[in-house]
Amino acid sequence: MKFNTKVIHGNQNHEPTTGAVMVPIFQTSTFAQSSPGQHKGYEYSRAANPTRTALENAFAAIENGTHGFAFASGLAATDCVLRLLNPNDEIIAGDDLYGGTYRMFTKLFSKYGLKFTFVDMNDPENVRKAIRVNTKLIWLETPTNPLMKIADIAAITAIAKENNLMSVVDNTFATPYLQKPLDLGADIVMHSATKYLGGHSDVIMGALMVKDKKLAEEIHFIQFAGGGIAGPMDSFLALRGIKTLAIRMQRHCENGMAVAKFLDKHPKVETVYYPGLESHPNYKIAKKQMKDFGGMVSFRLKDKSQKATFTMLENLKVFTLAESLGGVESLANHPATMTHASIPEPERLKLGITDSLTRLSVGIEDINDLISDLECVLGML
Ligand code: P1T
Repeated sequence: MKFNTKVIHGNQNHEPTTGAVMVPIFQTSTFAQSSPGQHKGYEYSRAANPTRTALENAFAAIENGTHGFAFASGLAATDCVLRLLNPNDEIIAGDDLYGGTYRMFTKLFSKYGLKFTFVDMNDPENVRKAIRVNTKLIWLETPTNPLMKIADIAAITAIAKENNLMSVVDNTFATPYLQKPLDLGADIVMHSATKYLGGHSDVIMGALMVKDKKLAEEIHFIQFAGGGIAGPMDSFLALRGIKTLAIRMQRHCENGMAVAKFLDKHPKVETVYYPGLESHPNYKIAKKQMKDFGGMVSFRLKDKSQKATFTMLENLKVFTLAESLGGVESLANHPATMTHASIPEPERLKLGITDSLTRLSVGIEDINDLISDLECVLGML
């Protein structure tokens, strides 16, 4: 089955009792048993719920996995992955990550004895060099949030395999429309399904996808015992969103490229971070591992003052100034004070998350309206 078909039909069946084409919202916490232990496959909705099952099957299908898991948020999915580890285990992660992931690593899990090393994954050899006796897991985000760095998934997961380490790819920005990390060698794919998978800015959700039965059993146990599950209504919304993932992504990519090219030529703009521009330092690897380049574009103004960037952000009309990304509507974000404010300032500045950096989630509106909006606010500077 091709991807455009898979997002609609992958692992999906009509609802068996009524033939409903779309799975109903099974808004129930529990299921009747005819005798203790005698039931129709469902006991209690923390363990499993039919709406969530349909979504989890779709998650598995779109990432070419065997099992999918739906969580209450992207961070709840990340929390589940970290609970696969034990105190004193070490994790190697990319140095440019969503701020909340960084906060979970450094502020929550380091308290329980997990140790994190952050490396620049532009060069896979940096990962090899960081491996120590207790290293157990490699955490990759690509493209990264917000600087749009690209890590070579095949090369890094190969290093993980050579050293018996588990590898996890946060595929939130790319989605399986652009790249399929399990096919490239990853053990686990993680998503903030809040973003492109849901696609309509109306649900907070996380996803994990795997292709190994034993790992799936461990994750299911943590999901059930830890309790960070997605509810039936949110599962329904995410499943509905996935049906249009391919067609949405196609437009996100077209609009993303057009916005990146427009900004790249604009005299007020210093740098554009978009992996589809040939000037991007990781363009070659992006072209090799991604089908297209997505809808996320970051850029830096020549005017380094916070005032210039804020003037631009405050006056946008079609773009909304808001956290999050991946919905049909275009959003603008100021990473330094919004999504990445939890990263200590010296770290942030070292990475380049400065006051002059803006991140755009380019939506699927008419491209002329998006460009006019940007042209107008840049003209005010
Ligand atoms: O917000 P939540 O669904 O818990 O997902 C966390 C998360 C994980 N990974 C990546 C790459 C992310 O971008 C996010 C959430 N990011 C934002 C809210 C944001 O605006 O960047």
